[in-house]
Amino acid sequence: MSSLAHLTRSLEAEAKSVVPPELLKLLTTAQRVWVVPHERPDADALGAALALQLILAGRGVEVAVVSADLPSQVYDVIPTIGRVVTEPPAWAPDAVVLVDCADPRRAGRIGVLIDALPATTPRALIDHHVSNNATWPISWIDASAAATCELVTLLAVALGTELEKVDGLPATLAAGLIMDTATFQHGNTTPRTLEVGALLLAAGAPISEISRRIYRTKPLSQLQLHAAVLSSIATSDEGSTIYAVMSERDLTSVHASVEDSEGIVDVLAQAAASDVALFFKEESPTATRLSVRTKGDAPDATAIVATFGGGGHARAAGATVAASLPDATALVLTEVARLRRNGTTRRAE
Ligand SMILES: [Mn+2]
Repeated sequence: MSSLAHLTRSLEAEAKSVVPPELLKLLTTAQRVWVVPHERPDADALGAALALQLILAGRGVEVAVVSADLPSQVYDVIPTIGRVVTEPPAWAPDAVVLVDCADPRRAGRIGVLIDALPATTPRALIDHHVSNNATWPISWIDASAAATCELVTLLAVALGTELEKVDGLPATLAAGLIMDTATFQHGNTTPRTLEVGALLLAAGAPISEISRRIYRTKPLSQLQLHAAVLSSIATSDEGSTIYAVMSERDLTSVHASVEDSEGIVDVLAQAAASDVALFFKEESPTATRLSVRTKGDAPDATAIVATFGGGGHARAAGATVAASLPDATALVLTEVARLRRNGTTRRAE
């Protein structure tokens, strides 16, 4: 048996046991479907939506992928990305499927349009986020899935879709898996995630190329911005705290946008000898955006930002500090040093 057939066979039982029968029934009877990702969609939301379009179109179903926002250019790696529309089609749907979120409010203005559809229009959702308040009767939420695309791959298997025969489908599903696992690096990667990844690779998904395009490709302005900001690296608490600052001038001097600063705090967090990484971004003369990453026995990131009205998780948090860039830097460094002195321990994760 070929590896593709073998991998498909081994996922068939899983697919049969996890895909809700009412969802399969809806998708095998609907003729006109809206598939809706969350607003500002990422590769997982877009991949799940466009994969559903490919899967259902192969069965003669008319499908519109309707998004509140146009995809970022980074996601051009998804072959059918050009099929995303930001206005609904003229035809009324006989089913709506929400992907990678569990609340139409997360779909922005398209969510409002969904709410305005007749109550009799069946609604289904596919999501993998833990926290949600899904109220739709057909809600497939599997928090053990690394990505919604992991679930949609299982759905394709349950429907008997021959992945390798649908142009672009393996790449589309792989884009979501790669996005949400940082190419199988995050802790959300399970044996099933890898099995699904193996199936997509065997079906022709260019996993290495997609990973390079999503994670290791940057505009020159972004590299220049990172260089400028990283040249400001300094430490305190005998090296345990590492920080860097970004002024408005850093942005304008290399014609970068604030989005280009994405990832800088994660570079700071790579410092071997530091357990707290702080990144300060000048927003205005009286406001500074702070991003925090912690590891090991460092103070809880939420404790660090609490004084400044921020929030987040134990290992990653953020706040907007109502002070100038230099003042905010001094205030936060003082707070981190105080928390260290008080031996504030990281709360259990
Ligand atoms: Mn996702």
